[in-house]
Amino acid sequence: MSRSTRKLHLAVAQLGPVQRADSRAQAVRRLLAMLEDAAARGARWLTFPELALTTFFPRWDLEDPAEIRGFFETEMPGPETQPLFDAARQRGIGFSLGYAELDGDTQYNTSILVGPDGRILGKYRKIHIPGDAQSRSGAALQHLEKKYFAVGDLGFPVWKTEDAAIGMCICNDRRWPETFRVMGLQGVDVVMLGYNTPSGYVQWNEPIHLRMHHHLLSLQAAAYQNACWVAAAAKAGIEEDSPMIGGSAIVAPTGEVMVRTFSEDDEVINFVCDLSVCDHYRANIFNFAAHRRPEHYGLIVSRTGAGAPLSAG
Ligand code: CDT
Repeated sequence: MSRSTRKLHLAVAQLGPVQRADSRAQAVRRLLAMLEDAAARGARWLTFPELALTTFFPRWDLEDPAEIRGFFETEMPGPETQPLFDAARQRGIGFSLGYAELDGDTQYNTSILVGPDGRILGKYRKIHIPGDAQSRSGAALQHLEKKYFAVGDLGFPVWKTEDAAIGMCICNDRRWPETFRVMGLQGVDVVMLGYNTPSGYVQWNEPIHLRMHHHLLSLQAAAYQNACWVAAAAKAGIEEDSPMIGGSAIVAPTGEVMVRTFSEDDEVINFVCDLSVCDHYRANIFNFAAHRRPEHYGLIVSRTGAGAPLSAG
């Protein structure tokens, strides 16, 4: 693979558990410490996890509207999150940050992209909302994202920054190839992804080692098939008795995991990424313009669930 290089230094900030009693200020202090760490290593862009400011509250069937609203942000930045924006500007490091967003009366699972100048470049609202809208009777652990979050209404945008074309997605989105292909079709170089994957959810019904396997399988296939880097940040460890997988990683367009977290606690990883590897794959095996056949992909947008075969006999 001979080529000129286009280097971009990425970092990922994995968060250990955030408990229900932890304040926003405590969470932000931890995020700030990792931002400083990433900046000291020379990173230019940093991925924070999904719902990084609070515990993963969709594990509970909460009834009190005031209590529910307490997990949501009505402004970004707000007084507690402003220090992250200030630090980004001072250190010249951009970041993505996941949080629960209240927009009017609508609740979203959101991630923002903040540039190295500390300004918000864009917003993504999670589209593939997993789990249930109502609690499952008898289940020790719920996953009620459909109760708390509307389906995102912003599509899968890609922002052309001075460094790279950057997109975002959130947790369950990574399991769906459409997520990455829509960004791949916009020439995305880097996808920043935050996640909270609880390993004890009843619906999994599979050996526990498969949680990590499917997580990495999804990232590696997506990076390779869309010729992009993926920077994925977990909220990990035992949060309010619920174990959540770690495995935060930076994955290359070759499909290889270049660096991965060791712990299930606060931990920064970083890697100097060669963006020209994206160009190489885009010019060859994944030259979309030369090889894609959208005239045969109609079912992808005309059907949601699987249906009957199209062939008559
Ligand atoms: N946060 C999130 O999207 N978690 C999901 C759990 C799926 S099981 C209902 C994930 O894909 O990891």
